[in-house]
Amino acid sequence: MKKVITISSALPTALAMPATLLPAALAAQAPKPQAEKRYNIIHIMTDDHSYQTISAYGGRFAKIAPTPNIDRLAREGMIFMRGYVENSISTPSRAALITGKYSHINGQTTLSGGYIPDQPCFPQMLQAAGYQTAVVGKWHIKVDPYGFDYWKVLREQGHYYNPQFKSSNSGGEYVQQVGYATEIITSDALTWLDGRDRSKPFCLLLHHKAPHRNWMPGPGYLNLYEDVTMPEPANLFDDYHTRGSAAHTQDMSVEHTMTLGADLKVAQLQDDKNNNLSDEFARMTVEQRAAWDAVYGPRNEAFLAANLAGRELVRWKYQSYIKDYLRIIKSVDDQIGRVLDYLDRNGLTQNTLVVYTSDQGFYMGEHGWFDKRFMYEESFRTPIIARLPGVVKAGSRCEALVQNIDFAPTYLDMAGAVVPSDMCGVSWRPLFARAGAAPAGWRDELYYHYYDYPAVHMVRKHDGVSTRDYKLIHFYGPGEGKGRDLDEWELYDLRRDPSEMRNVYSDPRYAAIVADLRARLDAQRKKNGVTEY
Ligand code: SGN
Ligand code: CA
Repeated sequence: MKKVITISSALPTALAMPATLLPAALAAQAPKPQAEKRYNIIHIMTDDHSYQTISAYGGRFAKIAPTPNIDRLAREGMIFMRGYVENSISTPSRAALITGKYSHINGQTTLSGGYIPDQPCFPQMLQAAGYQTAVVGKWHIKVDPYGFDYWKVLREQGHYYNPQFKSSNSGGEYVQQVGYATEIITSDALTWLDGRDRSKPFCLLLHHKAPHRNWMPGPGYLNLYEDVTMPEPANLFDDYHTRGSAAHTQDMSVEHTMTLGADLKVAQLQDDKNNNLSDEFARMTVEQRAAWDAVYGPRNEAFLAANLAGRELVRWKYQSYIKDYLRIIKSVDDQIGRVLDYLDRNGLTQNTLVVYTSDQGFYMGEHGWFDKRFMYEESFRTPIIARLPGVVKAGSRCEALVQNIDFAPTYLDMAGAVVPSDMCGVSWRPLFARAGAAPAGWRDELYYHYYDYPAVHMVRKHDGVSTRDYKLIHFYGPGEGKGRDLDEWELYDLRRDPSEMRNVYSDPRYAAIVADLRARLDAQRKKNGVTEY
């Protein structure tokens, strides 16, 4: 299925159509949905969850640290093997989710801002189509949630321990709640489901803070995997020798960027610059702190006594990082189990589309990194699993290229509502019934654009196109303080080099591929009205 992009998709929607008119106009246009088409929708989205740490995707942690509840969704539904974001960072990803549009169209190109207020979003459209809507957990967009009957969201990035929430009922105030974020958010979502208006279908966005930096596991998970040595990626010590400057100048390495204090919880080694470990400790109850110290105290003493340096220190940092991350994932998986049990117990499993995803991918030490942002596979790609018995083929793998701009059109389509023609994404309904390769006419390339430089982690601006087999990336823009523009190209052969270790842009054997992908990139920029590159 190919989508015809109208001229208005190149314009900020606020200019293309007065937003205030949209819900009513849409309500009037919406066909009366047939009862069987008004599926409930639960969109579960974690923050920074890598596909490498979901056992349904396989990978090096699948046996050591399995995720049985997420895997259950895959077993009973469809796992997308080629799911991607259009800009690998939180607020842009969230804006793309609710608007169905690329960052440059919805305005949220960087982490800190730009979102065009009051522009149409899919929850509003679902409300107009008779749905009850809610968002619980991380929101992060710089405007209060709109289009929701109920919302309860974390302050900014939120905290793991005893976080603060603002809600549609709190009169604009943030209120602190005792407990662990993943559990509180799940409980709150289930409470809303229990009290909902049962005469209407619902759409719930359940958005976790976990497993975002600084990776603080919850009580009950602190000791998990303690005696296990986690496998390393083959490219933990990548030297980037075939690449341009961007990979060399990033600031997101396990070796140099990850701190022993805040990130790896060696309390004795906190410094003033990275003091958010003390901030986290200050939030804890006496009991939470005691449980924490009982585990991390002896662990830290052993680390300090070992006096590690060089590669041994990097290896210790990697182990410590991955174990905390996987502890957090285990509790996410348990909480997803609670949601699936709730659906079973309340007769909702059969008519609820459940989607599990993350706001982007994440590096688990591949290329020596943590964080995201790059168009390289581990951050560009995001986990996506969908279940709707009888509609989404059970136990299937989908190889079609899909992207986070598709969530909004998919949900509107599954609700029997109108999909506005200026949304950039397309509905996955044609994919749901079949496994394997994409149906004829499905998109055969994806456009990606990262804008946030200079900023934390110092990843250079870049855009690019990716087909099933090749990826072309263009790094651009002025350097910080040096006034020198970057204009560098990279090409990866994803079939021969899935870990993207060899940039083959200048290899004459790839000249025809380069020419084809450059033409595709030009066409994407033009079609989507991209002006910055
Ligand atoms: C914080 C993190 C960064 C992270 C950004 C964006 N630093 O600034 O490591 O890249 O958020 O993350 S921290 O020390 O404050 O945790 S995102 O998920 O919101 O895009
Ligand atoms: Ca994120």
